[in-house]
Amino acid sequence: HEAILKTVLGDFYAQDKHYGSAYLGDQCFDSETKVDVISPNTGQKFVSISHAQPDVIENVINSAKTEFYHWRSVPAPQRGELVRLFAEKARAAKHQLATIISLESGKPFQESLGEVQELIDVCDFAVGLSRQLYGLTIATERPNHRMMEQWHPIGPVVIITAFNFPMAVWAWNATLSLICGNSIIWKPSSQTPLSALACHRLLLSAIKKFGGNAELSSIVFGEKTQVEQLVDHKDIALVSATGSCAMGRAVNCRVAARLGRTLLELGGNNAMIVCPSADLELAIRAITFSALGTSGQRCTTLRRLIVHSSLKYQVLTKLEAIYNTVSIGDPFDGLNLMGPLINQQAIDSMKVSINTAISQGGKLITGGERVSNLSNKGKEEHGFYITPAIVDIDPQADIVQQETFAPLLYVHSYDSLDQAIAIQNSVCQGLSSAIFTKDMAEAEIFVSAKGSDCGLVNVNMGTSGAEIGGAFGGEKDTGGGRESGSDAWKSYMRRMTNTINYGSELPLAQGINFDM
Ligand code: UN1
Repeated sequence: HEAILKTVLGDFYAQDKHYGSAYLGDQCFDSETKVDVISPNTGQKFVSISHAQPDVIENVINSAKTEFYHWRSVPAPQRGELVRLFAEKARAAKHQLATIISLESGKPFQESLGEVQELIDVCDFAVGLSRQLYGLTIATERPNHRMMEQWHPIGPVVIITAFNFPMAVWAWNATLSLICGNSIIWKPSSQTPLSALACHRLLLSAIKKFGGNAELSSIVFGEKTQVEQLVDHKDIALVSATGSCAMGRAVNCRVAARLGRTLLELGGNNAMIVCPSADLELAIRAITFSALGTSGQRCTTLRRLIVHSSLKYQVLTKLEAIYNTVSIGDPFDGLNLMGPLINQQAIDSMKVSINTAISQGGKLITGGERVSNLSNKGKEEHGFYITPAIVDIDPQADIVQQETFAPLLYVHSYDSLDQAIAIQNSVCQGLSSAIFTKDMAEAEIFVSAKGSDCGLVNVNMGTSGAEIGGAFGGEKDTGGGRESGSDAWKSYMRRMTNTINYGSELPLAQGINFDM
């Protein structure tokens, strides 16, 4: 793995395993602080990083602004060419990039490959978009006038990402920002600094080949203080943040105070309804991937299962058998479907949620036990492995309102579809949802205005694993943002309405007479 890091990180590779505090284009900065990054796979120190100092952050923002003034004038299809060059490099480095994701986030290698593919897919999407970015021409009420809209670049974009998708979520934001004409500053999760550095380095080499300026892309490492300085800055045109509802709320309040723009993709508390007519075999497979994939650490992870009461016993029995035998361990071992949780805190909060659920009347069906892991050298390692849990609980219990970022599935039962939809919509988050049914009316009701209140609403498939072509995001406490596909690019641009008079009169709108 060290050889892979060396190749992918190039000049940024640190022999002593200590990385900088900020990477402004190709310049690296360091600071006094030294923070250890613990590997979720082994529980051992992996590397260390520093946190960026205020003057360095100011420098990063100023450079991003200067570079924006240049980049915004490069024609969009040429900006797309930069993203195409980056995708070419990402394709060639797919396995190496996936290795870095699994090393840092503990994601099973298969899923890490999927994440890199998601990054490549969104690049392709962005390249196509770079020849579109359409504005409308609108019928005007005035003779000899034309009214139209144009979309222009907005300025430097700050991209805040989480550990669970350390490359793909950046790619959604970075590729669209770049083709839209904006410079980018990335504040990645402190758990996954090398994933960020690897992507940044590939982008820099694409920029070099393209003949652009390195200042187009920067990385700032840090926590709350660094985030506050970035999001408070008036020159940051857009803050795109992915993470917990608490983080998003804090960021949103600060940006709102300066009337800035945010794009939020926050917590999910995703549910699936299993109806009497459901294909149970398919449903069980969908539940398994949605609830256990990425060890329950996707924002789209299935957290609540709403099963028709006639099926509850059958579904629980099948799930319990799967949960008890699912292979957990080293993410590089292809036989394991689950890797570790990200850190000790994640293990603790899963345990606290299980205990709270039990104290609120829930019944633990299975799971929640720490698993030790034998490394391939036969040495016991203390990664953050835990068995996935199922709790049978009343949907009214307070704990159900909360997203616990772990493989913890709450199961409820229902009798009428109205009741099931009410349960599905009763939480404060609104990201993803699903229904399993062969009854067309039930499926249509679920996707109708009186159905699910989420941003992603699926029929006969799970809640997670969205493809990049659709707009990704959710309602309510999920933050309302839409990223990735469809017309999500509009969030990264400013809309200009132009009205052009090609006549020799000055007719006023609304028929106003103002003759002198
Ligand atoms: C996230 O967990 O923040 O739909 C993103 C999915 C993935 C993206 C998840 N394509 O599960």
